[in-house]
Amino acid sequence: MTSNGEKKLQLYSYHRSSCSFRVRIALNLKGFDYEYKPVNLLKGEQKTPEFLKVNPIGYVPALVDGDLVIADSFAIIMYLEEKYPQHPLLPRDLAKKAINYQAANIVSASIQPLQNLDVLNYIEEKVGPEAKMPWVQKHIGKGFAALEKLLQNHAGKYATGDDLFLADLFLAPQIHGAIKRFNFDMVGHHTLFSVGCMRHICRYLLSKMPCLRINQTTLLLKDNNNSVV
Ligand SMILES: N[C@@H](CCC(=O)N[C@@H](CS)C(=O)NCC(=O)O)C(=O)O
Repeated sequence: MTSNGEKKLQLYSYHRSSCSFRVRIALNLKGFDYEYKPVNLLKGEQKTPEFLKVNPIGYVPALVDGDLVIADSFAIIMYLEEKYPQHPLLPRDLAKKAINYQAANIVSASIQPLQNLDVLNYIEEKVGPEAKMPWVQKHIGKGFAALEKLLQNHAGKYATGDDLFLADLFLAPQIHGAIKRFNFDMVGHHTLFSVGCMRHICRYLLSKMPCLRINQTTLLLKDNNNSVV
C-alpha cells in the first residue's frame, strides 16, 4: 500500500529486458514506489500459465494498477504519462513530440522485435547459432543509422534537446543492450552514443533520487534495501 492507501503499482519485469527498462526509467522519473515482480526470461517464466494470465503474449513488461493490467511498454508509458503528469515525458512542441514518437517507434518496432529472445532462439534452431549475431547487428545498424539522421539536428544533452523525454527512454536501454549484449560497434553513431547513452539517464535519475545506487555491471538501479527499481 502507498501512504495514501492506494495499492502499489506492480511491474512484471526482467532485468535484462530493454522493454522493461524503458518502463523502469519512466516509473523512476515519475517518482513511484512500486512492487517489482521478476520474470526470468532465460528460465522461460514468461511462458508459465500464471504469467500468461497477466500477459497472454508472454512478454515483459506488464504493469498492474489496481484492477487494470497493461502490457507493452509504449502503452504503459503513455498510461503513466496521462495519469501522472509529474515530470512530463513528452515535450509540448508538436514537432518535437513527433520526433520523440518516431525515435521511440524505430526502437520498439524496427529494432527490438528483431533481437527478441523468441526470434533469436528460432534463428539458432533453424539456421544455426553463428547466424544470430550478424542478424541482430544488421538490424541494429539499420535502425541506428536512421536514428542518427533523425536526431542529429535535434539532439542536445539528451536525444531531442536538453530535457529527457520519451525518445531517451527507448534509446538508452537499446544502446546499452547493443553494446553490452550484442557487441555492436558504435563508431559512426556519434549522436546516439553521446546523447542516448546510459550515463546521462543514470546521472539524471541519481540526482533526482539520491536513495538509488547503480550497479556498474548491470546498470540496474537499486534502492537502499537492495531492491531493483
Ligand atoms: N512491444 C512489446 C515487446 C515486449 C518484448 O518483446 N519483451 C521481451 C523482452 S524486451 C520479452 O519478454 N521476450 C520474451 C521472449 O522472447 O520469450 C513492449 O514494448 O513491451
